[in-house]
Amino acid sequence: MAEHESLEFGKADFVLLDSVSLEEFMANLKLRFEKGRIYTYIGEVVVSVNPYRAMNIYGRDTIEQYKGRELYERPPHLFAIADAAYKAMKRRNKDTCIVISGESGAGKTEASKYIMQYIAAITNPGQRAEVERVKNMLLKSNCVLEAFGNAKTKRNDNSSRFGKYMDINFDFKGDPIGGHINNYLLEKSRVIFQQEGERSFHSFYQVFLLQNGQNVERVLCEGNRNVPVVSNLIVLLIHFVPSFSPSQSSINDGADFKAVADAMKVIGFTPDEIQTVYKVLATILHLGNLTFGVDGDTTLIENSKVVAVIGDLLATKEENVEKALLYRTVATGRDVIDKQHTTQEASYGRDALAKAMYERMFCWIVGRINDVIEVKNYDAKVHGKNTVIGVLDIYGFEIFQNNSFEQFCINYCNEKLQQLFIQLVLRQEQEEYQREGIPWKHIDYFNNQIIVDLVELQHKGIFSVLDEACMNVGKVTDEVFLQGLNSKLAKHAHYTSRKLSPTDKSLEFDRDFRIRHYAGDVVYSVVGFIDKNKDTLFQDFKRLLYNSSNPVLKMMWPEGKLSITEVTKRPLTAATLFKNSMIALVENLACKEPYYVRCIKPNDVKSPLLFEHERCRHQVEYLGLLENVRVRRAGFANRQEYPRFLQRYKMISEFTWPNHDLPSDKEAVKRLVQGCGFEHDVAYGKTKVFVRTPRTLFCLEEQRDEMVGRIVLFLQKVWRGTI
Ligand code: AOV
Ligand code: MG
Repeated sequence: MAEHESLEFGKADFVLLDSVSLEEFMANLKLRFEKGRIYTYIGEVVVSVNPYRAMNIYGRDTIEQYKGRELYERPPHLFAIADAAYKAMKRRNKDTCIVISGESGAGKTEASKYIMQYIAAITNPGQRAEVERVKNMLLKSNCVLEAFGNAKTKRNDNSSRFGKYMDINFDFKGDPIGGHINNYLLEKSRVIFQQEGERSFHSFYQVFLLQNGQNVERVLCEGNRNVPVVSNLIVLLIHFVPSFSPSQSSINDGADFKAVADAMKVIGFTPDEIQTVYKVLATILHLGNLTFGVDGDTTLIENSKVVAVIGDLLATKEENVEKALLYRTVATGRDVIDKQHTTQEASYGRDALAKAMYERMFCWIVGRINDVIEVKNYDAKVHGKNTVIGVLDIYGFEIFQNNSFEQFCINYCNEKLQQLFIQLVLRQEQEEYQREGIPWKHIDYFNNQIIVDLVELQHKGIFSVLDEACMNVGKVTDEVFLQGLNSKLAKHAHYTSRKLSPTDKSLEFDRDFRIRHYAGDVVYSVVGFIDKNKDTLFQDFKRLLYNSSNPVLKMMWPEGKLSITEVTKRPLTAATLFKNSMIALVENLACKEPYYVRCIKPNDVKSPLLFEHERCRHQVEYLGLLENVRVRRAGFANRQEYPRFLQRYKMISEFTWPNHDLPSDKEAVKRLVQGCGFEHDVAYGKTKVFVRTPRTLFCLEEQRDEMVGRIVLFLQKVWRGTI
């Protein structure tokens, strides 16, 4: 990197700090943020600070500047890391992954999109039609998934409410030939409830709540006259989206609606499929308007007109909908009977149905996108192995006023990723030094494995205690779960509760427990944990949806095929499913060569100007960035393969310029380094030269700049004929 970068805009790599202290780190981070330099390296890790304003650094010309270059040759950028991952994959045939982490609103999703744009832009120079198609699909899929999986929260107007891991597959030429998306636990409770100041998923507003329901008529009625007009939907919204506020300056639902509809078409959703998606959304909103009452011993639906509309939307009979909402078919021995719900059970069932329909539709959308983008017609025997770059964009660590099961899962997921960072960043260094035959010294860091264990350990972890509580015969309540936690975890340093710490002011209610996460303390309310973990959806609903005469809807609910006597197996709990998916995710990432983007949120008011020192310091600390710098510095700040090093610096030594006659590039590098007097600061690995201090690299860069200047001058003179 050029010297001017370091003087005016702070140090482009934290490894270059004069001393590694929190103060110096923060001063550099702040200076760079204020100068509009939002990216800074720690070696090969990119630290990014959310600028909260449009930056003119993602255009075609910038892409060209990063294409094929080494990290340190250009100012720090996401493009450089994307290029590094791409090069590693292409040159060494290695699967790589880019893991983007940071708390909610720190800029992960935006970063993941820029990375994908970069990869799309630099590949397929031959303009192959199929590759162009795949690239287009990959980019378009973001728009659709964000519409259905993102929502406004208190922390972020476009907060990811699901985890996303996308593999992009490349052929032997390095062109993308397909991809695959894994989605993780959608926060489906948002469908029926949002905290104050938050919204439901964007999709609802895009489709229904726009311009007094204009879109409703359009999307549901166009070309399908049988569907009843539902423009009184907004007036009726009682339960699910009560705090509807149409004007959100940062969100343009109207424009997004068009973009999503276009993207769905381009991806290849059929008109029937798109209509079904809209109908599912409409059904959910209508479910929100359903209320139950009693007449003597009978539970009934108070507003039965809504049931008729739902019946139409779901392409099934009104009486079937009514029955599924009010009764539950149970098998007792050989008999099958219809058991009437109480109003409470009926409301529970209605909410569960709304949540399940949305979640199922979301997973189905992901599945449809996967059908389209998956690698086709690739024969590894003919074309060689196809390699992968994975991009992980997950929901960030979050603390709300009221934290429930969803926040618990999200924060556990972030613990897992932090653990992976710790392991891989250290392991990577260690392995590199070992591989290259260079001694390495251990650096201490906070290991959050203890918190990961607190959550996921068999028999002792919180998920196990929760599952046990759910299995209880008889009393299954959130309180029983909390008692279980208190008795098993009373002595755990990272767990406490109101019962265990009665004088602790942060634990306001009996239902509260607190986890000391790597990123801070979070108080969770135990209310709802049991229900959300059991995630029960009455079989009757599954059968109702499976028996729809809408084939698309039917396809979403294959298990509805089973009759009541065939369904016996207890499904896995939400916690167990999530834990398993996280363990699988981490295993998958761990076997790839990782690249990291660590996102920092500069303030809580979305300001482009404010660098809140305390907020940032806290993030720098819990992300372990200082330790990262230390590890990097204790070793070598820079390493380069011999040919690359020579190519860059050969002009500064008479032994290597313009070409060397030494037996190997390694020998030539040794000679060059000796000549410059840097022997003491350099180690020679098997394939790479390691430079310990950045200063040496600076000197080399300076000498190079000078030589390049001289050469240019010389050439100009030759050209003008003055020599
Ligand atoms: P997140 O993904 O990390 O939060 P986002 O990527 O959605 O955060 O970023 C939040 C908002 O910050 C965006 O909507 C933009 O307004 C702004 N922003 C982020 N990065 C940039 C950038 N590079 N340039 C300009 N603006 C940016 V969450 O999904 O809530 O964990 O769960
Ligand atoms: Mg996000």
